[in-house]
Amino acid sequence: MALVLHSSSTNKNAFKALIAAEYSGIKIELVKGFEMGVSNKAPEFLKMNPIGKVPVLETPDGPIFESNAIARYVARLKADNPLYGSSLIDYGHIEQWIDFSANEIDVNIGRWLYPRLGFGVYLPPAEEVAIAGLKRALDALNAHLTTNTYLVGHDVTLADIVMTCNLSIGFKMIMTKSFTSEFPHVERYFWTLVNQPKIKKILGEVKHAESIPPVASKKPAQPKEAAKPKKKEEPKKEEAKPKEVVAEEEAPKPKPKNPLDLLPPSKMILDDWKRLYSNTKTNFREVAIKGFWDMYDPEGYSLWFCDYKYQDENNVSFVTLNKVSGFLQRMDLARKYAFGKMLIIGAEGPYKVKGLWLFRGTEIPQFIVDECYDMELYDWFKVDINDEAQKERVNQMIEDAEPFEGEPLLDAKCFK
Ligand SMILES: N[C@@H](CCC(=O)N[C@@H](CS)C(=O)NCC(=O)O)C(=O)O
Repeated sequence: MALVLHSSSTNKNAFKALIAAEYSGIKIELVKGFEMGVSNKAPEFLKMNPIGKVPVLETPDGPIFESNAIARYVARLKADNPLYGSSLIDYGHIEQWIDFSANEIDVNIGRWLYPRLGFGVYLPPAEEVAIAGLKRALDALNAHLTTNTYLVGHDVTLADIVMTCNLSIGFKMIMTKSFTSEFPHVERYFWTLVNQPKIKKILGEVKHAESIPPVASKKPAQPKEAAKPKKKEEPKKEEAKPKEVVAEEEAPKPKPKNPLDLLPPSKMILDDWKRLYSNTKTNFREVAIKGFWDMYDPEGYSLWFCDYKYQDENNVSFVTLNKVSGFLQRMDLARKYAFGKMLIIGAEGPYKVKGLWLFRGTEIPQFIVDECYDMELYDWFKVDINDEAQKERVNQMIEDAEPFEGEPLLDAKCFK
C-alpha cells in the first residue's frame, strides 16, 4: 500500500512530509478529492485522527497524525537518511530546531495571523504578545544563522524543512519586508531554502507579503466546532481564506428575536441592579448586597459559579488578566441579560480564576454558550440559593471580599 496523505494541496503542514519525501526518494500520494472542513470531519477520518485535524498520513501499518511526526516517519523510512544528520548530536540539534520551530515560530505566527483572518478573536494586547514572542524567536534564529547556512551541519535537514514550511505562511501572509528586514539572516536563509529545487517543487513560487492583513472582524468566523475548546487559546489553523472570511462577515444577517426576550416578565430589573452595584460606594453589604437579594427573582434569573478549567496554566499575571478581560469583552453580546464578577485569586501564579454570573432565565442562555467560546473553558455550577454557604460565597464575590477563600485577590473584574 502506498503512503497516502490526507490534506488539501495547499497545507503548509502537509508540505513538510511531501518535501521530506522528495529528499528521501519516498513516494507519497495526496488523497483525491480532499475537502477541508468536510473530509476531515467524516467518521473515517476521525478514526485516523480523533481531533479531526489535517494532515494525516495513512501507512501500511496504520495512520499517523501531527505533521512533524509524519515528517519524521517519512525521513526514517530511508536508512541513514542525511535529513537526520550523521551523529547523535546532529540528531539532538535537529529535534531541537523542529521543536523551536513549532513552539516559538509557528505558534506566534498563528497567534498573530489567524485572529486577523477571523479565525479566533482579535485582541490587540494578545497580538502584541504574539509579535513580541515571534520577534524574540526570530532574533534567536537570526543570531544562529549569522554563522550557519542551515540549521544543523552543512546541508538541508528535516529541521530546515519544518522551519521553512512554518516560516512560509508568515512570509506569505503577514511578515512584510519591513518586518523581516530586522532579521537579515533569516531572510537569506528562507529565500535560499524556498529556492532549493526539491522544496520549490512542493511550495511553488513564494511571494513576500506586501501588507499585513486587516482585521476581518471582531467576531470569530470559524465554524462552531472549531470554536469549542480544548483549544483554549488555540485559534483555528485552517488554510487561510481571507476573502471568504471577510465576505461571510460582511453578509447582512437577519436578527431573530432573542428567546430571553420572550420569557415572562420578571420583577427583577437587571439595569436597576447594575445601577445599584455601580453607585454603592460605602456600606456595600448593607446597601448593595441586601438590595441584590431584595431584587433577586429566582423564577426569572439564575446564579452560577464558574471555575476556570486550566488553573495550572495561569502562571503569568498579565496573561491571566488578559484572558479574563477577553472573556468579558466577548460577553458583550449578553450585556442585556447578564451580570458577572470574575475574581483572579492568589498572591502569585498559578492564579485561580473563579466567577459568579447572573443570567436571565433559569439556565445558562444557549446563545451565550454557542457564541462565546470562553464558556467552555469553565466548569459551571448553579448556585443553590437555599444553601446559606453558597449565598455567602455569592456575597463575597459581588463584594470582592478579601481574602477570598483564604487568598488575596490579584484583581476582580465586573461585567455589567
Ligand atoms: N499540530 C498539528 C496542527 C494541525 C492543524 O492545525 N491543522 C489545521 C489545518 S493546517 C486543521 O486541520 N484545522 C482544522 C480544525 O482545527 O478543525 C500539525 O502540525 O499537524
